[in-house]
Amino acid sequence: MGFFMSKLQNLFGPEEHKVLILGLNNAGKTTILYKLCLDEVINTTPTINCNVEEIVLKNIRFIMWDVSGQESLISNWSTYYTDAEFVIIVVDSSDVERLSTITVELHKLLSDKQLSKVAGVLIYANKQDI
Ligand SMILES: Nc1nc2c(ncn2[C@@H]2O[C@H](COP(=O)(O)OP(=O)(O)O)[C@@H](O)[C@H]2O)c(=O)[nH]1
Ligand SMILES: [Mg+2]
Repeated sequence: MGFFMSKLQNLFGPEEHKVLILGLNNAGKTTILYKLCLDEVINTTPTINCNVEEIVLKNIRFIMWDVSGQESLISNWSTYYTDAEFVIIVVDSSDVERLSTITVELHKLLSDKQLSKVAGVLIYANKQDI
């Protein structure tokens, strides 16, 4: 296990890693961020710009950027892409009407050259309970 952890640290290094949490408004991004940070489900209010929090896992520092998904602000997502290493796309699985909207945004995002450094993209189908 120790060997595995040292390999993981070698892979990521001691520096910080930028993670973007993107998705339409109300998808559950902020809820996920604070569940990860505080291990608590908090009552959220709509995110106006972004929430930034640091999460340290096994001495690896992840800077989590929870970016607003309000329709008028989606065009601003690309301003956050610089130096991002991971992207988590949160989809509200119960919001069938807007699945096509997030699909279009996902295609734009994946073809953006600024994200060529990104090591991983996770598409998280949230709200499975409903
Ligand atoms: N049923 C259900 N509701 C959720 C889940 N995750 C978040 N929510 C609710 O969805 C609403 C929007 O969540 P929020 O995190 O503010 O979404 P954001 O706009 O993407 O940041 C809030 O009322 C949350 O309590 C989930 O997994 N299931
Ligand atoms: Mg939010």
